Amino acid sequence: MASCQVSRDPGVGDPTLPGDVASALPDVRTAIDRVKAFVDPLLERCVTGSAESSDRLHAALRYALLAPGKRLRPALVLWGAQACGGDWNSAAPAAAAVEMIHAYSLVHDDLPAMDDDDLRRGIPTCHRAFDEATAILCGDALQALAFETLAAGLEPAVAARGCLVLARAAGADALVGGQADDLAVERGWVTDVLAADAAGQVDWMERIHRRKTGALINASLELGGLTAGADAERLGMLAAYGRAFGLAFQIADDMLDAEGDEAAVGKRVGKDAGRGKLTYPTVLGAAESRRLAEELAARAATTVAGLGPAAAELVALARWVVARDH
Ligand code: GRG
Repeated sequence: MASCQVSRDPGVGDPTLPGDVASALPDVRTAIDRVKAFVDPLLERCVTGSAESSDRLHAALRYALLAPGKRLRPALVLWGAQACGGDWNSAAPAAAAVEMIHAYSLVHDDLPAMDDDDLRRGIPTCHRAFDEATAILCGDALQALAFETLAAGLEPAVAARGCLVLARAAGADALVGGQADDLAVERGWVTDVLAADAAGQVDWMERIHRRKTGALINASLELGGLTAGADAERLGMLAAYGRAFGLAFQIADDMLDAEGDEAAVGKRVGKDAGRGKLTYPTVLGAAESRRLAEELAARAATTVAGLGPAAAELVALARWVVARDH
C-alpha cells in the first residue's frame, strides 16, 4: 500500500507556532478518518481467524478490536513516524499492535470485577455482548496478538526494541499498575490520598494516569519514531509531546465523564462522581481543569512544532484533544 498523505487546511494561524507549521495545520477529523481508513483494514486482516480458531472467541476478538474507536493510538504511531521522516507502511504493524493493547485494556476495564460497564464505543461491552469468560479470554488473546503483530511485521532489530517498549508500557509498572492503583483508591485499599490536600491528590492522579493512560500514548509515539529510525533528539521531542498530550487527554476524559453527552461519548458518563473517584474536575474544579488541559495541550503542540510541517497532525491533535466531545 502506498504511504498515505494527510491533507492539510492552509491558513490556520497561531502566533505561538512556526509559520510553516501554523499554515499547514490539518482538520483533525479528516486526518483521523484517514488513519481509520488505513488502520481498520490492517486490524481486520489480523483477526481473519484460522482453522484453529475458536468460533466464539474469534467473534469476540473481532467485536472488540474492530469496534468504532477513535484509533488515537495508531494515529500517534503513524503521525509520530511521519514527524520523524518515516512512512506509514513501515509503521503499520506498530499502529495495529497498540490498538490491540488498547482494545484489550478496554475489554478488561469494562468487566464486572473492574468498572462494570455495559456500554463502550456506543455498543454493548464485550462481556455483555458475549459473556464474562469470553471477554477475559478475548483480552488475553488481544494482548498476545499485539506482540505477534510487532514481532512478525517489523524488521528484527526494530521488532525487538518495539516489543520491549510495548511490554513495558503494558506491564505492571505502567498500564496494569496504573489501573491497579486507580482501583486501590476506589475500593478503599489506600486511604491516605483521600486525606491529602489538593496538591497531593493532583500528584496521585498524575502518577496513576502517567501509567494507566500515558504509558501507551508514549509507547505509540516512540514506536512510530523507532520505525522511522528517529534519533535520540527526535524521540525526546515525541516523549515530551506524549507526556503533555497524555495528561491533557486524561483531564479532557475526566471532563467528558463529568459534563459530556453519553450519545457523543459512547459510554456511560457521570460514573466517576457516583463512585467518589478522584478526578481532575472533582479535585481542581472544572475551570482550573480546563485551564490546565489547555496549557498542557499548548505545551505539547509547541514541543513538536520544532519537527516542522511533517508534525502538523500532532500539533493539530493536541489542540483538538481539549476541545473534543468524544
Ligand atoms: C484493564 C489493564 C487494564 C487497564 C485498563 C484503558 C484503561 C486501563 C481504562 C479505561 C478507562 C479510562 C476512561 C481510561 C482513561 C482514558 C482512556 C484510555 C479512554 C479511552 O480511550 P479512547 O478515548 O477510546 O481513545 P476509543 O474507544 O476512542 O479508542
